[in-house]
Formats: sequence, C-alpha cells, structure tokens
Amino acid sequence: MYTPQVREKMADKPKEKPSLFNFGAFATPNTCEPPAFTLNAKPATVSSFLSDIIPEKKSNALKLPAVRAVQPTFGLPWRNMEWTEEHKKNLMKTVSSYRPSCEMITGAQVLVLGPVGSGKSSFISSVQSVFHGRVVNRAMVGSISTSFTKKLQTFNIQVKKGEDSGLVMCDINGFGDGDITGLTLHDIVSVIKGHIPNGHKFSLEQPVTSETVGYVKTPSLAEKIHCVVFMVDASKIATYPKSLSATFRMLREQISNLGVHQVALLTHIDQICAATAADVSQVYTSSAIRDAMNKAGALLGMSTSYIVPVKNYSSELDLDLKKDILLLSAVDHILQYAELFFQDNKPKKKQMIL
Ligand SMILES: Nc1nc2c(ncn2[C@@H]2O[C@H](COP(=O)(O)OP(=O)(O)O)[C@@H](O)[C@H]2O)c(=O)[nH]1
Ligand SMILES: [Mg+2]
Repeated sequence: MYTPQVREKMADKPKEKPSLFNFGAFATPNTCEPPAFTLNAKPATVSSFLSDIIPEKKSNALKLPAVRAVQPTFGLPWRNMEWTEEHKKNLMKTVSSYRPSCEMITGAQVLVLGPVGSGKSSFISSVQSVFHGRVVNRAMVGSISTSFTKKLQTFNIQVKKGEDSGLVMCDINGFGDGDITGLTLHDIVSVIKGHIPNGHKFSLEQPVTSETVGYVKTPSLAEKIHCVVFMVDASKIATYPKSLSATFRMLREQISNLGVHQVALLTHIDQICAATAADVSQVYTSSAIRDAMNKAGALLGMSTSYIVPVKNYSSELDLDLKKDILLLSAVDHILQYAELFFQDNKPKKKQMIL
C-alpha cells in the first residue's frame, strides 16, 4: 500500500512534539463542501484573475476595515511555533524526504494562484533559497512584461545541488493590465487537469483546446496538479476589488470538484505589522496579522486553518532562521494537502486472478 518512506513517516508521526504547528492537517478538509454561494450564470471567464488587480479603486473595494500598520500584540501566541535551529532542521528533513505515496509519481505538483504582485514567484524563489542556503533571486520575481503573455512554468525545488525534492511548483507568469489579461476559468481548470504542457503561453484570443500545441489529451496522475495554493497579499486585503472574492470562490468550487485540495498563504505580513517586520517570530502574537488572516479567510471562503502566513525574501540579502521556519512550515502544510490527493487517488491494486 504505502512506500517504505511513507510508512516510516506515518510511524514517526506520533513521536512528533505536540507543540509543533497544528494546521489541522489530515483533518477532513472542507474543500469539497458545497459552496455557500450560487454560481454566476457566466462561468466562462475569470476576468482579471491573475491579472493586475489594482487595489486602489476605493468604490470597488471590499468593505473591510483598514489594517493598521502597527497594532498592539497579544501576550499569548495564537498559534504555536518553535523558532529554533533544531526545528528548522526537522522541517528541512521532512520536506526534503517527502515523496508522494503513489509510487510512480516523483513529485507533488503544486499550482500557485493569486493576483499579480501577491508574491507567487517570490515564494517559489524563497523556498529554493532556503535549500540553497542563500537568497537566490529568480528573474521571474516582480518581472514586468509589456507583452500580455502568461506562461506556465514549473520549478523542481532542489534540496541539494542536482537533487530534486518531491515538490514541483507551478507558476503562471505574466503581467498585464486590467481585464484583458485574465486567464479564463477554462484555462486554469485545463492546467489543473494536466492538459497544459510546461512553457505553454496562454492567449485570450486562443483559448486552450485539444488542438493546442502540446495539449496532453489524457494526462496521467503525475501530470495533474495535486494541490492549489492561493496567494493573498496582506497589505492589499482591504483594497482588493469586491470581484476578487467571487472569483476565488468560483475557482475554489471548480477546483474542489476536481478533488484537488487547496490552501492559502498570506504574504507581505511585514507590511502590516512593524513588530513582525522587525522580528518574524512575532507573527503569531500579532493581532494585525490575525486580523488579516481572518479577512483572507473571508476573501477566499476558506477556514483560517488552511491559511499560513509567510515572509518572502524580497529585499533581503541574507537568510533568516525565523523566515526560513515560516517558509518551510508553509511548504510542509502544502505537502500535507498534496499528499491527501495521492491518498484519495491511489490507483486501485489490480485483483490477482488465480
Ligand atoms: N515586503 C514584502 N514584499 C514581498 C513579499 N513577497 C513578495 N514581495 C515583493 O512583492 C513584489 C511582487 O512579488 P512577485 O513574487 O513578483 O509577485 P507575483 O506577481 O505574485 O509573482 C516583488 O517586488 C517582491 O519582492 C513579502 O512577503 N514581503
Ligand atoms: Mg510572478
């Protein structure tokens, strides 16, 4: 049934200290619950999603109270986390030894989705930085292209030089203006189903069809997306347009229908809490961040137990233990939900015919 690694991991589970992060992992996720909203009659396009959602338009903005830059902190942390070198080592070990429990699959494919500027590329780059042992800035971060090109790119996270982890992150790069550059819901669903080849350039004029060059007609389990990660910028939560919430919920319904679990990351936390900007280990005592987590949950239609905050390496030159721990915890969180997909979709063993 399980690979030796997974069996070993499962056997190890109870030995883990209970004080570590509890994301409610392996609890029954609510991702397949029927959504508490009715689908719009026009499901064809996800206008402006993944395009440049400009948060300044106040009239259109979500009516959420503004997040204050500096807020008093709670005395007690609202989530537990060990900020030690030892915990970082353990997390690195867990992440680098992870392999999907479906034997023929070498890596969990995780699609990162969110508005432009939310920190998708930075997150991928930051995770790679942790394993490289130094900050690596990928050219894709903050890249602005004047063309309206959106390209599917996959990144194998390497745990050592030349050694891939069991995690592949997929990013759809691109930068454009307003509604024209949004991907269609059909395109996103095609990516998740595994029909779209790496490097595919999306075009609104030419939506993906079975005639698209490189189109994968019958994707294998390995070619599908196994988990979706939504990115939300904490500093923009109060000003994201109202339509974003409907877009997220529509996407979540479609993705849940495909049996793919979803989690979310809250980025730019340093911009909403000065104490956390100065010391990331303050993250779980910050009321501003807790407040933003609740708002992100409302925006996504998702329980906050699926959401974790991260501080991406943006302008830093050096790694920081606490930022590394937060990033690795996020990866661990993602992998647990990706693994649920494998548990749900394990090929049934053929019955022996005697
Ligand atoms: N302060 C801060 N800046 C961030 C964070 N994450 C990303 N950024 C910056 O936000 C900008 C957009 O990030 P990028 O990764 O390109 O976003 P993407 O469009 O979603 O891929 C870049 O200038 C990043 O350096 C974060 O956690 N904190
Ligand atoms: Mg990007």
